[in-house]
Amino acid sequence: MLASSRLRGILLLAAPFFSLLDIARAEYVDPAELDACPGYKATDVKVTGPTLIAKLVLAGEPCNVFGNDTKTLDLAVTYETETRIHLKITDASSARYEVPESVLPRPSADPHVRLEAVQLEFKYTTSPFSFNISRARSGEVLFTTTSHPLIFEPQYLRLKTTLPAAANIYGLGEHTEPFRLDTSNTTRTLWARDAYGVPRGTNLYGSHPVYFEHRAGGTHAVLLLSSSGMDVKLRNNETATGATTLEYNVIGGVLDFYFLAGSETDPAEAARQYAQIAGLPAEVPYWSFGLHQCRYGYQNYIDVAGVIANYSAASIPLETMWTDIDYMYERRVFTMDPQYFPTARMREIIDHLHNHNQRYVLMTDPAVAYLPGQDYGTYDRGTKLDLWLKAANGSSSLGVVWPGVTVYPDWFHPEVGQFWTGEFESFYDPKSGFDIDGAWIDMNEPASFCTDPCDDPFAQAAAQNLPPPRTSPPPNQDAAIFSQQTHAKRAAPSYAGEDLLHPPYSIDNAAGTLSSRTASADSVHANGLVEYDTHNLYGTMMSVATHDAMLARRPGQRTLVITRSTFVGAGHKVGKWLGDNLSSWGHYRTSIAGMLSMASLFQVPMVGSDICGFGDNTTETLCARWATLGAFYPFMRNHNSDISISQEFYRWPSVTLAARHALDIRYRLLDYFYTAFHRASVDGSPVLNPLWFKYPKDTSTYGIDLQFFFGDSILVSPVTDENATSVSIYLPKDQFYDFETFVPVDGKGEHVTLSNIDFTDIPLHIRGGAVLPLRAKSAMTTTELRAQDFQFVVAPGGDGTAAGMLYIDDGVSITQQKTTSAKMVYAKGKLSVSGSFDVDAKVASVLFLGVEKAPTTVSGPGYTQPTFSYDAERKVLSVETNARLDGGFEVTFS
Ligand SMILES: *[C@@H]1O[C@H](CO)[C@@H](O)[C@H](O)[C@H]1NC(C)=O
Ligand SMILES: *[C@@H]1O[C@H](CO)[C@@H](O)[C@H](O)[C@H]1NC(C)=O
Ligand SMILES: *[C@@H]1O[C@H](CO)[C@@H](O)[C@H](O)[C@H]1NC(C)=O
Ligand SMILES: *[C@@H]1O[C@H](CO)[C@@H](O)[C@H](O)[C@H]1NC(C)=O
Ligand SMILES: *[C@@H]1O[C@H](CO)[C@@H](O)[C@H](O)[C@H]1NC(C)=O
Ligand SMILES: *[C@@H]1O[C@H](CO)[C@@H](O)[C@H](O)[C@H]1NC(C)=O
Ligand SMILES: *[C@@H]1O[C@H](CO)[C@@H](O)[C@H](O)[C@H]1NC(C)=O
Ligand SMILES: *[C@@H]1O[C@H](CO)[C@@H](O)[C@H](O)[C@H]1NC(C)=O
Ligand SMILES: CC(=O)N[C@H]1CO[C@H](CO)[C@@H](O)[C@@H]1O
Repeated sequence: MLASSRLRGILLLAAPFFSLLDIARAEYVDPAELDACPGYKATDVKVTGPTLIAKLVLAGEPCNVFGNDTKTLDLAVTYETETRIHLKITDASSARYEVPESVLPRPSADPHVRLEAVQLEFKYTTSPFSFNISRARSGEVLFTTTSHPLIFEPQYLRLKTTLPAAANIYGLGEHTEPFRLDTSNTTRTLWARDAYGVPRGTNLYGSHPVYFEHRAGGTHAVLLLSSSGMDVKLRNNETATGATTLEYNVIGGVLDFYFLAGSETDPAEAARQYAQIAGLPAEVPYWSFGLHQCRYGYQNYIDVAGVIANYSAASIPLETMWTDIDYMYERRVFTMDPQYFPTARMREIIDHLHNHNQRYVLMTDPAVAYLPGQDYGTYDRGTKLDLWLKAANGSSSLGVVWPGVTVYPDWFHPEVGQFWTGEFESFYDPKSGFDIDGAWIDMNEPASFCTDPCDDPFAQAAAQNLPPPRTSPPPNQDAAIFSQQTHAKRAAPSYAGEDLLHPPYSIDNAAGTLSSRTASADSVHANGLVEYDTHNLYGTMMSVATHDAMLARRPGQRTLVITRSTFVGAGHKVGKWLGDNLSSWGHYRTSIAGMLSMASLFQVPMVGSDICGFGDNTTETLCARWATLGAFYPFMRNHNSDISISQEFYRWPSVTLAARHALDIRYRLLDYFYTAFHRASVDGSPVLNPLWFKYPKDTSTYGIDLQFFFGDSILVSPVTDENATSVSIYLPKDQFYDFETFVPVDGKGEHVTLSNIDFTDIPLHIRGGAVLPLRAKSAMTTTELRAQDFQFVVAPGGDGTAAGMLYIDDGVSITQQKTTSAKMVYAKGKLSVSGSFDVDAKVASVLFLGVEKAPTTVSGPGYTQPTFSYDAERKVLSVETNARLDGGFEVTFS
């Protein structure tokens, strides 16, 4: 469904209409003034099966805060499944913009939903209209608009709920706030923005208008499916009781809410239910969990080859080499600089990587250099197809990006997919071009360096010296490589009374006006939609086009595409990195919360921050610690800026050791994590878990965002202070085991201080109750890793039992011919491994942790007397099994 019939491209032709509200109002409006608005009265209520529809009629004198109140609205509420209510409020008299189904297909409703079994309830009052969403079983109110009248104006929609005091709210990203949002005074603005330095308190690259709320009675989630600019305000100072309020202030579209019941006991259930809307995460190739090295500022092909050789010389397993825009000729996408990155030499490098089971990734930006009549193929082909986003007057919408003045592909154009795939197929042609293994897409908010008003992009590009000349001399073409191993206003066109450039309610966009440093908000897409409405979709639409282009290059194979800007649903196709952070301890710390939001809430699990930091200069101690933390990001990439010092892991001895050590652990855990990722792709279970997901009754965990679970069972507790060698960590009341020594650790529900943590170490604990399928040995590439035997580690919980899973496939095909799914169950001295086994593998040994005394008898597969040893100090029983996984096996001891 292309829900919008608000075809502004056509309205262009109408005579200009001047809005009554010439001056944008300040963002702050007294809540009492909004609460004095008349609200609506529900009439013509009809209930048919699981659906209620009604008309909402303005209930008094219009308050016209940011435009005229819409007189009549349509309300539709549907119990779509037993755990999901869909509530939509639209203008009854004219269709308005909605997120197109082509961008986010809506989940279907269960036709057999049993109303007697629904977990959420919708209740309403007629006049003024307000509604509650409550838990059906307990009656607990989760969302209530009581006392806060709905306001619905063409460019201002306001809906407000009251929440408990000190509510635990997570989400509403992308942001660098704490993982649990401060409810006293947080405004989350959603308007995708190129946000260098990821400043706190501002809108960043992605827009995910969903929040999770956790209470003693359960965890639920609320999605406002809207791509419009908005401010979501959390306050707790408006009532005497200190109740929290959450207020949506949206500048367009409709109110399209999904309320998800989540669960009363398992917080991860809310994430799984959210995946029914956002889509399940895409499986990525096994190799993409290896180490990635990148930087902006590799000057030429010799630098690139040197980094690859130096990683190898330092015995740090480099899986994938990346190159930023440096490779381009004059920074134009789909070109290679013939002097600095000559094709023949670059192909040699890529062949070298492939011959060593390593990979290569190049950056592609959306903006295409505006070079009419200059034989720039990409520009000419796109122009022929009339493919560029249009300015309000019908000419190409011009921006300023790396190559200077640019045009932007219009991802709504019917031929854009064919165009983009064609560019990828020819430039990245394995036979004559660059046979990349993954794609990296950036600047897709979309970013522009043009300050609003962008009336003269040519002057602005010239003032910024774009593209800059190269400063280094060209390299020797035949060098030996791999020898060894401002916010001004402009006259605004108005469409049907709406001001797309300066709407009466101005969201708190840190870049200034809506059009500042991005495509102008009045730019028009091929289907008539305008950037004002679709801006937040640009990065995700580019992501899908790039995913499809990569798939066309290697049909049947999973893709790795890493994007900067995301919207609801992006994780179904691509992964993301958390943008241009800085080399600071603060950013090292906030990377955890940023990653948890993406992986645990938003269903974008292939995520990571730039390790050692992007901007500014790192230090040895920061980079060493960050190498160890980064080993527990799903997407592990070291990347920095062209004006920072080099920070490859081999640059300092301590960082080399830290990286080797952390990668050794990561790689041994890789099948454990790959199994978690596979499960996520099947049912949406998060691959990373905040502590409260596992200990939902333990209030001490709710605010923790410097520790997290990698998968379900590895508790990661990095040292977080500058140059410190100790850290105070929280251990919930549970059985844990130190990951390095396997010694049992009793969690007491208290903070404990760990000391003498070397810069090459990171504290890790196994959560009791797990059987971990480790690889017995790490390796220099994931290809070699996949050939290693397994070592199962049995870590019983407080009840003496443990369980685990192991999933193996070929690591790259979308449709698998042969897979192994093993289930490991342990109780009372007996480990049983069962399942289906089409990929064989060997389990060299099994370690049983927390074994109180030496066993007298041990029996294993194919042995009457298997070799075993018992370490009384560490309480570890180690059994050499040499078992084929095929067919399952048992190991018992007593
Ligand atoms: C909704 O919840 C509020 C707050 O708990 C309560 O005062 C109000 O009566 C409820 N309204 C309906 C329609 O249940
Ligand atoms: C609320 O936050 C805003 C923006 O960060 C800040 O300017 C203001 O001072 C804060 N108000 C209070 C009462 O803390
Ligand atoms: C609540 O906090 C906001 C943001 O700081 C402030 O502007 C407002 O005046 C406060 N309201 C009350 C009732 O104190
Ligand atoms: C690689 O290591 C060599 C020897 O230490 C050094 O001279 C060179 O600068 C390094 N190159 C890169 C790109 O890291
Ligand atoms: C169309 O609008 C753009 C930006 O608003 C302006 O720079 C350009 O000159 C206009 N083109 C024409 C043909 O009027
Ligand atoms: C707003 O309402 C006023 C009357 O209340 C009317 O004169 C005006 O045309 C309306 N404006 C728009 C943009 O509909
Ligand atoms: C980073 O280090 C380089 C080289 O020492 C220096 O030129 C630059 O100013 C430093 N950058 C910052 C932000 O300190
Ligand atoms: C941390 O160590 C670095 C050296 O790696 C040093 O430059 C810095 O001053 C130290 N910071 C503090 C706070 O001691
Ligand atoms: C999360 C965080 O610390 N962000 C900081 C990043 O750097 C900018 C300056 O470039 C600060 O303003 C932010 O607060």
